[in-house]
Formats: sequence, structure tokens, C-alpha cells
Amino acid sequence: MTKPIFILNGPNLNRLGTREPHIYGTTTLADIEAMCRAAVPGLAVDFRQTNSEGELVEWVQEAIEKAAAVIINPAAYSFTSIALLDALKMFSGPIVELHISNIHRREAHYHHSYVSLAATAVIAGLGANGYPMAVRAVAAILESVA
Ligand code: DHK
Repeated sequence: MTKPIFILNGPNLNRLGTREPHIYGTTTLADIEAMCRAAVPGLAVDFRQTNSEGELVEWVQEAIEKAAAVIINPAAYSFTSIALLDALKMFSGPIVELHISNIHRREAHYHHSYVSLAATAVIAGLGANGYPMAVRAVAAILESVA
């Protein structure tokens, strides 16, 4: 696979490790990046985080030409951003939406994700382990269509 998988992370995920550990655990984003890079040996991974909605939209636009697949934890923008949904709708490859926590078991404002309307699949509630699982799932999808 020549094109990398883009793994995009939204707002406040740079604080993982100390941020509400009873919900998000103590695994840092750097740990998660290492888990993703180790998940499928030889698979190219482009791992990024931003607190900016506009930058997340620009990265999804960049993925249209440059990525084989997108794994995205949009964090709070999942529930607010039609701009992010519109950008993801332009991406033709597999899209896995990922949440560390089970958003459907949390407060009501976390129950409706716009991003899910463009996602191939959604992973929620598996903690940091959801990330390497998403990488393996995406690799299997890409293998099956190769
Ligand atoms: C992360 C966030 O920052 C929240 O806004 C979401 C998501 C859940 C997560 O579980 O990874 O609600």
C-alpha cells in the first residue's frame, strides 16, 4: 500500500493521560500513536492532532488525494461540525470514526454524531485499544479491495 492511513485526532485529545482519566484512561496520545504504528508492520501511518476545526477539515481535504483511508477521532466536533461531515463525504476510501469512550452511554449531547453519516464504521468504548483495532480493520478492508 503506497498511500498512508491518516489518523486524525480532534480537540483536547492532546491532553490524554491526564484528561478525565476515569473516562479516557491514562494512555497518552504519544502512546496511542506508537500503538497505531505497531499495529500493522509496514503500513504507513500519518498521525495528527489539532484543537482547530478548520485544520481538521483541511486535513480531511488533504486526505482526498493523499490517503488510502481515514481513521478519525473528531472528539467534540463529532457532535457539532457539518463542515467536517461535508469534507468527509468527499473522501472515497474507508473512514473509521473512533471514540475512546462509549458516547452512547454518556450525556445526551454526545449521542448524535454528524461524522457517523459519512463513516464506514464506528468504534466507541474500547479505550485506547480502539485505535490499533481500527488500524487492523482498515488494513483488512484495503487488502480486500486491492
Ligand atoms: C472524545 C471527546 O473529546 C469527547 O468530546 C467525545 C471522545 C468523546 C472520545 O471518547 O474519544 O465525546
